[in-house]
Amino acid sequence: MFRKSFVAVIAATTLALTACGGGSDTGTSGGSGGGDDTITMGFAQVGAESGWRTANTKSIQEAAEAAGVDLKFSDAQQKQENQIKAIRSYIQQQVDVIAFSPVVESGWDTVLKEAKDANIPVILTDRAVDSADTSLYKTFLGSDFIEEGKKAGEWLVEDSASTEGPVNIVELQGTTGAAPAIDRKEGFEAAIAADPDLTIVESQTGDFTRSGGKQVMEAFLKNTPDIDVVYAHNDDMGLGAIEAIEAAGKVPGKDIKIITVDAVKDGMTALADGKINFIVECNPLLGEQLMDLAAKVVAGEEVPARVVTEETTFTPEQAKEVLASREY
Ligand code: GYE
Repeated sequence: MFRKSFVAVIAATTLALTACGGGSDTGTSGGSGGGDDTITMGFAQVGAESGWRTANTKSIQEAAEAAGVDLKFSDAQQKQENQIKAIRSYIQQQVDVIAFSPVVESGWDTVLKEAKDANIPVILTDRAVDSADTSLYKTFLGSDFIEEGKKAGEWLVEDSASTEGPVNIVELQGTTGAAPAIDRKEGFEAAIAADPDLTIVESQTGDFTRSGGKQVMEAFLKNTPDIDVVYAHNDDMGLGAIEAIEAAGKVPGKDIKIITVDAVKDGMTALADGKINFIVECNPLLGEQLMDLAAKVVAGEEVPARVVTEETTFTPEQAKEVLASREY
């Protein structure tokens, strides 16, 4: 049964609403003009690199409309400098709240400080920043990527239990420096450490794109004769790898097993077809929660410091069952 994933609200730490005057300046700086209650949100999106991202963007735009939020949306084309520019322009426009999905983890302190000084609350969605000063943002809504990597690795440990000898894994990493790339690697490595036969023999970034995954996989196939498993940090790179594997005359899912993360429709279709062997879900439908959190922070209410999305995993059989009702 397909269950619309729900979000577990975890109050990891109590958010101290001491900074930014509690963000309770509602109505004084609305970009849509003085006096009305409409919330204006500036959202700096990563880009349009994957099926996941497309679904995420749609969810945010639809939820904003449903909540009556005036959304200013920008696409950074996977470049941090574009996101910083977008955030600065939202500060200049005096939006009520800024939300963004940081393309990489590092290098945000200056611009976040600018938002804080302008008294504009910031919400992180999907990806984390590594800023030591957590008062620079109000909350972080998104998945636990380490957990996702662990689920991928645990499946492989179990799947390989019956086979003898070394298992050569190649890894297609997400965007270098991005939270999901760092954490999905870390979680996977921790899980496969349980079986000394499992080794990552090659690991490179495919930038979360299908073409990136294909290109890197082509190089892997040329350089490494015995590849048993591909671990791709997202479906799109896994789908690119499938193209490269087929072009090399091998059978994806059989000659080379494939594990991915996301569970978007194209990935789930390949899983149901047996070309991918296992997918760890990462839910992109964050829009509704984001609008709820935005309304709260703009009203100066307390919100949990961390909101974690609850997710599952899929085998080919499970993919067949849920495919027809998959929303994205
Ligand atoms: O897994 C990938 C996308 O940040 C969780 O970004 C997101 C990742 C997602 O490009 O497909």
